[in-house]
Amino acid sequence: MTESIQKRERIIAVLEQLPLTKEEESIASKVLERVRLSFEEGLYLYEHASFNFLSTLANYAKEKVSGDYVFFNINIHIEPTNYCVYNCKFCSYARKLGKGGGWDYSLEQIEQMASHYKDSSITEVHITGGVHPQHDVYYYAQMLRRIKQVLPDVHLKAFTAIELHYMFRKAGISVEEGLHILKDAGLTALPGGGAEILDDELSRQLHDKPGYKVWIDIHRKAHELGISSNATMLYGHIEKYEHRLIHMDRIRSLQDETGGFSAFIPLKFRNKNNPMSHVPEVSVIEDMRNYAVTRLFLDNVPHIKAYWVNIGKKNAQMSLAFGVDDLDGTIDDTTRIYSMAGAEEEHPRMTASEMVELIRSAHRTPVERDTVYNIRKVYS
Ligand code: V47
Ligand code: SF4
Repeated sequence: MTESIQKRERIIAVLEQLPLTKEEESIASKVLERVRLSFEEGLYLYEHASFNFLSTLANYAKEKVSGDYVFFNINIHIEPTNYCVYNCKFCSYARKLGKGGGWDYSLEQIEQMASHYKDSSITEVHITGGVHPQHDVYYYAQMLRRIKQVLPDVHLKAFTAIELHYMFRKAGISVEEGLHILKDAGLTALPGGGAEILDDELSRQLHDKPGYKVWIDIHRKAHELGISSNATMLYGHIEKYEHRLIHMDRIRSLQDETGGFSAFIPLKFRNKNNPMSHVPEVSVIEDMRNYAVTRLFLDNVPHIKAYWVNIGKKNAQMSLAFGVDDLDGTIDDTTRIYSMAGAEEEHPRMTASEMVELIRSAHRTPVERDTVYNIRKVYS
């Protein structure tokens, strides 16, 4: 019997032990037959499916893609500035230029930060920050070049579609020209941020950034130019399940066209120190259910990432039973976005050994990867 038939039989045996509704039965057969779930089925999963059912099925779907591997990388973040022209109500991080309380590191300072990791084993620098009113794409291309000068072998996963949109417009050039400039300067991949919920009506209540088509078009163009990307989803605030599904449906459709998304990253809304602090955070149970639904609904995105800095180490570990196969990176205390929003880790940092231990104690095989999911080391 092949391994995949064994897995199928095992899951059927487990599902047979559960008291399934007829809708759950039908969804389970679709997943087993690799038939895509509809919007209504996604909604059913969110609203009615049992916790056991979600965990079992999402785990099956995860193992189909990545077996018992769980990926992580050795990385740092650089957050060049927190001055920002936009006003996202969920943001605890941005400040207005001229009002103080923020930072805007010079290119020299950024090069120094990178130099600090010259002899380390990092393989990725993740760069995102506020949308600074004065910096254009040429400035950011210099930034990438200076980092590459000191860290020639790292991947640069840099700039959300929202930052890119602004820096290209400021320079008066097209998305294609802008991406070419950054790719020539060393850009490998785009982070998934700025997507929030890709629904313009809901977005108007959350932020004043460009509409969802801008985000989609920039990711489409990046994929066409061979730049892979991620997609995030900011959930657990004022959205309804329907909005999460509209968002994922848009990601799923673009992925059908391009195949350029590596990972989908649900980001839990954290409510400290921002204009939406009155909105309560959702429960950990809701977080786990959400990971499972994203794994089942996004049948064409290979990796579902639990960004541990966003939900904490313990919850990230638990998500490995709900379809997650990636925990992001070691970070080395280089990001402020989530500590400023009240997340568990005030100084987010994990050594590679800690990451390996966390994954092993969830009975999974830790795998160090690079930004584009080349395997660097399997800790078997
Ligand atoms: O788009 C801001 C989110 C994102 C809050 O691609 C918040 O590997 C929760 O892009 N509560 C930026 N979330 C982060 C980002 C990212 C992070 C990790 C991995 C990757 C990747 C990308 O942070 C923003 C926004 O959705 N965010 N404030 C908050 N209070
Ligand atoms: Fe600016 Fe990003 Fe904060 Fe929005 S989430 S205000 S774009 S830094």
